[in-house]
Order: sequence, then structure tokens, then C-alpha cells
Amino acid sequence: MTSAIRHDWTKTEIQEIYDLPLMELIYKAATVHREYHKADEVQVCTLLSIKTGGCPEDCSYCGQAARYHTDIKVQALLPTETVIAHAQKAKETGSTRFCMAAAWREVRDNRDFDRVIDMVKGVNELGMEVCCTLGMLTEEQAQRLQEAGLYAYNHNLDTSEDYYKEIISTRKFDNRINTINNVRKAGITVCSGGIIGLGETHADRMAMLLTLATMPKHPESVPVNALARVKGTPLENNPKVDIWEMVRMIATARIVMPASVVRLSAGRIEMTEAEQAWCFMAGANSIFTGERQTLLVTPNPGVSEDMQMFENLGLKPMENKKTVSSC
Ligand code: SAM
Ligand code: DTB
Ligand code: SF4
Repeated sequence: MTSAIRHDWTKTEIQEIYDLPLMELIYKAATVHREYHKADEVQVCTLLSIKTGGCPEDCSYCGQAARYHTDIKVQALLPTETVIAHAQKAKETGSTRFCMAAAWREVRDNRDFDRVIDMVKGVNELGMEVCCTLGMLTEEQAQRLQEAGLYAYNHNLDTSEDYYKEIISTRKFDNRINTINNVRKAGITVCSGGIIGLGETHADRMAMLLTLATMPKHPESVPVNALARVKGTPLENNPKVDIWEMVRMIATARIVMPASVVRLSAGRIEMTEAEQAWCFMAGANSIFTGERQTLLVTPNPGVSEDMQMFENLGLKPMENKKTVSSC
């Protein structure tokens, strides 16, 4: 019997799943994974930082916040042709999704936004799933992006509502929810997840999953990031995320949002191939990879390394989805 897609999860239920004996949890997640997905397929996404650093926000994990003294090189919005060339290359190396990230607090209605609109049109014409992560959006801006062909918008909750203010002071959890709602209203698919390793409790993790899993429609993609510890940020000395915590988080997300694509996002560079295999077994079915071997400003495995890993694990890149699933 196929597990139902539920939107009425309780915090206790989610906690009980997270706390299952590890092998039991992985088995359950792997079972749900097979009900909703082809378990040997992994979505391959390429992430490009189209505007880097100098961000006015104070997200304490982020190397791109202007107020922290990090080694990041500030880079103004890249030319459209450069971005399209990167997308073309990403397509050639097997990516089906191209995600453009900007270190902005919010989108402003200016020439830079007009340029991003052109980039979205250009990448869409390549036949790829186009994704953006540009900070806060109004309903009208979301609409413009949709009309340009945007397929997905990434806007993470990052952590629980309670812990949010310990991590970011320059905006509120509610601002995040608002943007996600604006993206939904515009008919763009939602990509939203969070980070573990910020110093949050297990209860905070459950609260974040609860918010996602009780949305009227689950996010189509749920990125699970392990904190990438960036020198110069307030969280640079946090302990490395334990692999089994990552596996538990992925497995729980898989079980409570069965039809969603769960992305093993930041943190892969610090994992062995065997550790990543556990994440795929626990239900992760998407990764960021690429020629540049960086996420935004931190290292990531390269595409050839990842393709070798796929071969070793019997995995293959997922076909382009480009249809909005009804979860
Ligand atoms: N500025 C926009 C925003 O904050 O929504 C878009 C880019 S921002 C870098 C996108 C997401 O990357 C963040 O919400 C966060 O979840 C993730 N992220 C940023 N820095 C990270 C880090 N050091 N480790 C793990 N995830 C990180
Ligand atoms: C997401 O959830 N993870 C990506 C993407 N969405 C934009 C970003 C990860 C950033 C990791 C640290 C860095 O390189 O800045
Ligand atoms: Fe700016 Fe986004 Fe980094 Fe926060 S996470 S400092 S909003 S780039």
C-alpha cells in the first residue's frame, strides 16, 4: 500500500520518526522513496552564484554577508551571456536544473532584475528547469519570473521559527513564509528546506520539518544542507555535522514529504562516498554538482567525481521533470 501524502503531521509524530532506531528509519524512508520515485535516479542540478557577496543581511552562517570578514571576493551581477554559457555547459555535462543565486536581501524592481528576467528566459530556452534564489519577492515579482519561464524558486526556512532570531536578525521567519506564498500564488514550484549544524536542538529541526510538511502543498524540492563552516562568520567554529544526523534529517523529510525531491545540498565535500550512499539510501534524490566545484563560495565535488560515484552506486541522472507534481 502506498503511503498517503499528509498535511496534518504533528510534531510528536515527526519526532517519533526522527528517533526511530537508525536502521529502521532508513528502511522506512527507503520504502517510501520507492513508492514515489525511481530509487536509482538522482536529479543533477548546477548552482551558479550570479551575484556574490556584499549582502546586507546578517545570516550568521553565510560567507556572503557584508558585515563578516570572510575571504569571499565580491562580484557584481554577471553578464547574461556568461550565465547562459554556464547553463549550456551544465546541460552538456548532464544537469537538468540550473539554479541562479544572488546575494540579495530582496529583489528590487531595477535593471538588475530585468537582467535576471533575461537570464531566466535564456536558460529556459535551453530546455532546462530554471531555478532562482534571489531573496524576498513580492507577488508581482514572482509573477514576472513565472512569465519569463521560471520553474522553481529556492527560499529556505533555514531553521525553526523559534531559533530563527538567533541566526538572523535582519528579517523574520514570517518574511520567509510570505515569499514562499508569493511564489506559490504565481504558479512557480517551491524549493524550500534548511540547514542543520547551526546549534539548533532536535526540537528545532522537527519544528522546521513540521512547517514544511504541513504546508497546503509540500515544497516540490526540499534541500537539506549541512552547515558549510565559513571562516569569518559567527558559526565558523561550530562542530562538523554528524553524518547520522544528516541521514536522520533526510530520512524524516523523505517520510513526511514522500513525493518531494529531497536534495543532499551543502556538506557533501566533507562526506565520503559511503556516507553519501547512506543519504541516497535514506531518500535523498538530488544533488548540486558542476564543473566549477563550488556551491556558492564553498567547495563541492566536481561533476566527474560525482559521475564516478553514480557508477559505483548504480545511480543515474534523473530526466528533466518540468511538470508540476501534485503533492
Ligand atoms: N540571498 C538569498 C537568500 O538568502 O534567500 C539567496 C541565496 S542564499 C545563499 C540560499 C540559501 O543557502 C540560504 O537560505 C541557506 O539555506 C543556504 N546557505 C547559505 N550559506 C550556507 C552555509 N554556509 N551552509 C549551508 N547552507 C548555506
Ligand atoms: C540551498 O539550499 N543550498 C544552496 C542553494 N540552496 C542556494 C546553497 C548552499 C550554500 C553553501 C555555502 C556556500 O557555498 O555559500
Ligand atoms: Fe544574504 Fe542570502 Fe547570505 Fe543571508 S543567506 S547573508 S540573505 S546571501
